[in-house]
Amino acid sequence: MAPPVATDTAIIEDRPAYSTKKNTAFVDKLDDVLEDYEGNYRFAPIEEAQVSRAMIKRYFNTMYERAVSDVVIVGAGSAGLSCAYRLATERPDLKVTILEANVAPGGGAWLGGQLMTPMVVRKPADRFLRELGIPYEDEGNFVVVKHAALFTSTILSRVLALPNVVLMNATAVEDLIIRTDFQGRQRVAGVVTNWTLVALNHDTQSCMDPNTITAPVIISATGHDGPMGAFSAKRLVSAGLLKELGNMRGLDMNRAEPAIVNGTREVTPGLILTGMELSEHDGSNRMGPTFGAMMASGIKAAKEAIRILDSSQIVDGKVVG
Ligand code: 48N
Repeated sequence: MAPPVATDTAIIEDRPAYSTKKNTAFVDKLDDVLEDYEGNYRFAPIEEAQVSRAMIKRYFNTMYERAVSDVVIVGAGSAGLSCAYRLATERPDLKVTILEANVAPGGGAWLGGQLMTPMVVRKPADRFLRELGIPYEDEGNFVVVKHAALFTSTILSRVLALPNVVLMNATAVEDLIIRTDFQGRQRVAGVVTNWTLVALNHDTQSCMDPNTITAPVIISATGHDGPMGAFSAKRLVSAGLLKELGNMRGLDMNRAEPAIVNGTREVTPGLILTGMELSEHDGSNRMGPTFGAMMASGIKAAKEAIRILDSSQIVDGKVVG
């Protein structure tokens, strides 16, 4: 939104003189607050600095506290959110940090297919909808949620309500932290982050260095398209940890969905891939506008993360044994 332009003085003079009657909209006592819809709605008084400090304190305390997380989930689409929900509810002790490049989380799950609103979910993934309390129409072998946004808004609200989950949207992962671990293996040990608008503008400014978040487990759910789709899979190739991308194959619903769910795994030490990013890594088929595999893959990624964490010795967010 462009900043307000300087207004011509004549226009100001045209304005009606400010009412001489005490503008009762301004109160200086909290108990003068009034919810009134007859022209006398009165808010509690506030100073602009109070608003700034309320945001700054909370956001930057969160950044400080989550500089070392237990699990980082990259991408808040249907797979990433399903993973976050299962992980954070099954293990409320874990600090789960979600990083989403878009201002609006939700990925490709706000609509069904070709901008149509209904969302198709093949059984048995309908069980997850029941767990979330999302109504649907049962068509026998699949169910239909009347609007994809009903799924996405519901899971988003449930995930954000969890005390151990932090979502940083408009924040891009622009690299991976990769280092040699206690066994001499190359391990993904965190992510390199920046404001998305900065990450997309490195060619327009000189060096705008990033920030970092370290964690023993990174779950990448960056999808297969969009400006940063399949980000981690592509980074594994350029970092020499993956020979080449498998490249997503043509649409085949019956092959694609089980392949994505069953293929969800730790693809390199410390990094789990889930959702459609996996189709680019493995070269599995795409399934088109059916979302059950995203939910089930996210759930499987959560189980994989718990398996890794419970079978590792972790000190200060690092796997040491
Ligand atoms: O919804 P997506 O794109 O990814 P998934 O895997 O959660 O769900 C995929 C699903 O929507 C489909 O593609 C359906 C089933 N169609 C299949 C088909 O055959 O066409 O969400 C990925 C999210 C997005 O919100 C991105 O903005 C975000 O990940 N993202 C990132 N966030 C932070 N840093 C990054 N580098 C990054 N890259 C992507």
